Amino acid sequence: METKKRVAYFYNNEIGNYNYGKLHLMNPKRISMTHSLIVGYGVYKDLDVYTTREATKEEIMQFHDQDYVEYLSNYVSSTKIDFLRKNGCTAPIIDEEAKNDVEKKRQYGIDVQADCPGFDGVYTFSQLSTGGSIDAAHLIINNAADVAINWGGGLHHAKKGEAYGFCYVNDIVICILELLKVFPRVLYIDIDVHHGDGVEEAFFTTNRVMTVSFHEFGEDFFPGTGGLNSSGEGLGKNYAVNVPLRPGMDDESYKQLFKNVMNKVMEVFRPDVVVFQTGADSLANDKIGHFNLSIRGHGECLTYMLRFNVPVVVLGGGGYTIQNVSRCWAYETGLLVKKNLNGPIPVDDPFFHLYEKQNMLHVPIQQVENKNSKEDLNKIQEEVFKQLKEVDA
Ligand code: TV1
Ligand code: CA
Ligand code: ZN
Repeated sequence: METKKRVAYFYNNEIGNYNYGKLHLMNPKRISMTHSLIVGYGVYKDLDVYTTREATKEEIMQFHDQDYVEYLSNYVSSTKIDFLRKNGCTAPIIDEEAKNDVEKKRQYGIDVQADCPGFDGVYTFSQLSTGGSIDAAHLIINNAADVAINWGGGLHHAKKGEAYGFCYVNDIVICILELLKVFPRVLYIDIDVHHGDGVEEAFFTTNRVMTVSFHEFGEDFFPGTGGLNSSGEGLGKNYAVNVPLRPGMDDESYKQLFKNVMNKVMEVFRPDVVVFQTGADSLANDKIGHFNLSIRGHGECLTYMLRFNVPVVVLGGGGYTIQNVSRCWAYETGLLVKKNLNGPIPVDDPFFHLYEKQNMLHVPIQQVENKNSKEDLNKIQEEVFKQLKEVDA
């Protein structure tokens, strides 16, 4: 039988104050909102709580190119420069020219179609996101936790030398690199509605990391990679698993497929540790994704992985209807300590006004058409199983 898990939780109050810009859909405030619910529902006392630190440049350069990291760490937004100048600052601002060099911005993916704006503190924000994921890995390595949570992590798109898809530093890749220093095999699971391309790419040619991403795919849905037969290269052949899906995935079909695939993955790969990206943009009513999962359905995928008695690093990711993101991640934090949170949002929550229209933790979801037929889903599962048969770890 399952025994009680030691659950560690990383948080830093600062992270919620960073701002991608007024119109941007990525809102770090959801991390603070999640934290408030965790406190409000009394889950806090069942967690080993750690304050997240900023990852160092050296740690970040384990994956990222030095010139890119230098650029990010010196980044000062032009609004900030204007502000400083207006207030009489005459001192030279390091690399002021470089910051506004359009060529450099393009090279490093900053500001491209507004997905990755250069905003004030973008580097510190990324350091906090990454610091939590690194220290989560270290707790697992030191056998000081069975589960280690960092809702500020999970930024799966960042590339070696370039920001991409709202992500600047790939905390997940760096977390996995830490784990690989000690563990032979790491399993990465990604239930964000987007393909986990940055993580997949980083480990595409190794058989020590298996990456498994479930995602919306087709009709130009971002990023467009992660088709069924993209499955790894060289030694990594068959160690990248992709489950591309159409809009409208519901609890029943998603849970079934998830459990079948993950069961088989655990059987053939036998990982020493799991890194689980739990992007909440796969929930119903997300502002970007088109899946139709309930919070309970999403959470059941996470808890399914606890039965294998392998340590798990739990990371955040996407999620653009922020009240649902905080509901989901607070609920999942509860599940990890065996608490089934429900009922109304605590009235003294500092963000209560944001939930007023719908004040329960669990919100009803409308039925929408599931564009994935039973036949499609069987076909996909069959293909994935065929690939997994070739794995001999
Ligand atoms: C600013 C303001 C940025 C409004 C971005 C949705 C916006 C999007 C915005 C948006 C938006 C994307 C593309 C751009 C191809 C590119 C954290 C020509 C209404 C992990 C990243 C999605 C998801 C990027 C990140 C995607 C994660 N979708 N409004 N941008 N285009 N980019 O499609 O996986 O969740 O949408
Ligand atoms: Ca995914
Ligand atoms: Zn996403």
